Amino acid sequence: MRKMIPLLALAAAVGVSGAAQAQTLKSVQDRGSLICGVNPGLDGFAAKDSNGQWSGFDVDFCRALAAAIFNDPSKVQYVPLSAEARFDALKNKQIDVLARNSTWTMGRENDYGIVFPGVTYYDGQAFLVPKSRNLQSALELDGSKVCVQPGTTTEPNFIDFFETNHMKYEVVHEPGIPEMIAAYQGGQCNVMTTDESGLFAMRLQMAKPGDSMILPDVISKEPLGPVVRQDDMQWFNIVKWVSFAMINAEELGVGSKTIDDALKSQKPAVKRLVGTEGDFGKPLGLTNDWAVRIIRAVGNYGEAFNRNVGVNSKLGIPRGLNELWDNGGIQYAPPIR
Ligand SMILES: N[C@@H](CCC(=O)N[C@@H](CS)C(=O)NCC(=O)O)C(=O)O
Repeated sequence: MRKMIPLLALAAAVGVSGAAQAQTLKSVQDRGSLICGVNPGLDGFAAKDSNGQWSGFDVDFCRALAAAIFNDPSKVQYVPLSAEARFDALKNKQIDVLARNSTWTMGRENDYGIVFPGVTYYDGQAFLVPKSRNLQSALELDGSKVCVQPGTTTEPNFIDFFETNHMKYEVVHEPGIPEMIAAYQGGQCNVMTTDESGLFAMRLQMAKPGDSMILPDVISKEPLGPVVRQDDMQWFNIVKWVSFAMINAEELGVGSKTIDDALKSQKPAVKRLVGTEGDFGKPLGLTNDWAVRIIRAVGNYGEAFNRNVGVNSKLGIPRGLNELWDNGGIQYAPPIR
């Protein structure tokens, strides 16, 4: 018998952890809120105002998930995470999902046992320079002092770019956005590099935004999206289909202002989206009106994009690659059917 105890203990431990692993939805429901890892402060993506209210494109993704689960977009606890801390926080289960302008790479999935269920924003890396440098192209950056944040894809990308083009550089590491802006404005570096969306956001925070320009070259692919652990297919599918539902809603012309009409629609694809036909939410552990809840609370993909980073926001970023596939872009969601 004594020999059995360790084996039984091992089996019990494996059984318990096996069950616990596939339980993200249940633990979110039991807790009564979703724990979402976000950027500590990046205008357009995630930022907290003086009343403690979070807003932004990534924040809206957390709200959409909470709406699908609780029919209440406010049931989210936001955990601000630095670039370096974010994937460990997900791996170590401090958060249920990461929505923090994070680039999908193979190495990140391999190294942390995480998975990107989709791309919510197709971005690319660019360079911001003082207009006084009179540069036209990133190929003229030889000898620059480059401000960059560790723990990002940004640093290896720019080093690849400089080395491939036989240009010299000096790296100036800064731990976050305020430090990066201070170093750039203080002249410790004479170029700043990150995702183009981040450069738009950071330029707005500068004392004289008009004194800087973003060079036209885009040197990398930065497919940004939410991230979950690899241990829970149900949760992966929920996050994936929340993202796809918002894109499909835009494609079908269903938005926060037209959702009541959509509920009366006779169009088969709209009926499946809003749950008046078919059984699409329940197999995920949600209700069949899961997408209605998202669209009512947060809107479709285009609404979230325009409100936070696009034409209706202070960032004013063009839709570009993030246009829908049938409108010249590459945002494309598999059908709900
Ligand atoms: N998409 C890139 C860059 C993400 C990133 O962390 N960018 C910086 C510069 S825009 C940032 O958001 N910093 C905010 C902070 O850590 O305070 C990645 O996933 O590595």
